[in-house]
Amino acid sequence: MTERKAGFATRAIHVGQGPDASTGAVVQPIHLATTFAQEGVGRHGGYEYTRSNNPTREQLETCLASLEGGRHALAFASGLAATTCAMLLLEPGDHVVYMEDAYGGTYRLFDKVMARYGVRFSAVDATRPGAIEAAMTERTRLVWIETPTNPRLRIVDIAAAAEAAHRHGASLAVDSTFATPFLQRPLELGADIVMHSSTKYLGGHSDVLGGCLVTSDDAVAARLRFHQNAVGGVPSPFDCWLLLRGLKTLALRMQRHCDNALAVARHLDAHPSVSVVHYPGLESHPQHALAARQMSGGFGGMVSLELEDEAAAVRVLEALRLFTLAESLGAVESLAEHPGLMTHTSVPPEERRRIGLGDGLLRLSVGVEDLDDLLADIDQALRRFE
Ligand code: P1T
Repeated sequence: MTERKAGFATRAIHVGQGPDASTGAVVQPIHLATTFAQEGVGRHGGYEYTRSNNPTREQLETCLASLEGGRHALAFASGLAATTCAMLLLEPGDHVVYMEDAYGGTYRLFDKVMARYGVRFSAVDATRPGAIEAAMTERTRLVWIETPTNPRLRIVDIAAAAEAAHRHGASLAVDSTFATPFLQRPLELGADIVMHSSTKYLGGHSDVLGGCLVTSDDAVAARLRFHQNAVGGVPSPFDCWLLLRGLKTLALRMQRHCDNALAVARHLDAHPSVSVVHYPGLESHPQHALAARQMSGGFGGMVSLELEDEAAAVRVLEALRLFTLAESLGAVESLAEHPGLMTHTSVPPEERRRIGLGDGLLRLSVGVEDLDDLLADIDQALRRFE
């Protein structure tokens, strides 16, 4: 008889955690030790040096693997450290096809760093059927998508991208930061690797930087694990502990983020000063049906909107009071920013224009505050145009 699998919220609280075996403490201790006593030369109980392995990091990785439905999870010091480790699976001359609308730092890592080591990249609009396959070459080893995308909230069909990648002997990696495993589990849809900036919803409180990779492929996991240790971009035990603490309320927070964001998106959609609202939960979103199919439980807490021009966008951003003007996203407090002037400055202006990242585009990370207060703040900021 197979054991019944516990639900998401239960696993977020219990997997890899539970009371401390030596004291019964309900909250696990933080293992700050950088090194571990060995019973004999080269004989130890699984831990030797914290860069290679650490009990607190292992608890976090066990919990993350369970939430994503993967066999292996690896934690890193930031989302970009995680992405870099995935890139180290490649060799000079290898080719990557990636979704053009991606976090600016991901673009910078591909274009300004990895390209120097002989890895070649092609940006495509992966929302268009056939676009990934059309860009693939003999040397394509990896397809990298983000969905929903940062900042345009476009949706890429994960199952179709996985089929396209696999047909050509490549792997599919999905940056699922905006969705979290509560809303979307790419491995179940055929992806080979899932990546998160855990700085965002997984941590949830704007107080810890982190990243992770999850896979069910044992051979890929072994190569990632080798590079995690060999390159060393690992998180501190304290950061791992903060992330475990954040994960315990992920399900609760995501429900509230989704409810608030949908209401904010509808409100903005009806506002005369707003030209376009991008939110996959709106029926008017071009990939709403796909989002409803591959996500469950909601459409996330990120909303972007377009105003007339850059001056209007800056005026509104500076008029918001409850939404803090800041980069980053995914925490309990609401944030707002201008992608073109803040998070995506490393994407060249002509490329920004090509992918539809306009000067009047604003991005909101809708927090878990009372909805009425968020709507009142948005209204007072937009009132400047009436
Ligand atoms: O910041 P870091 O933890 O290294 O994660 C990078 C990253 C990767 N992927 C996505 C989708 C992201 O949004 C980020 C980080 N993004 C921001 C800081 C931002 O404000 O968009």
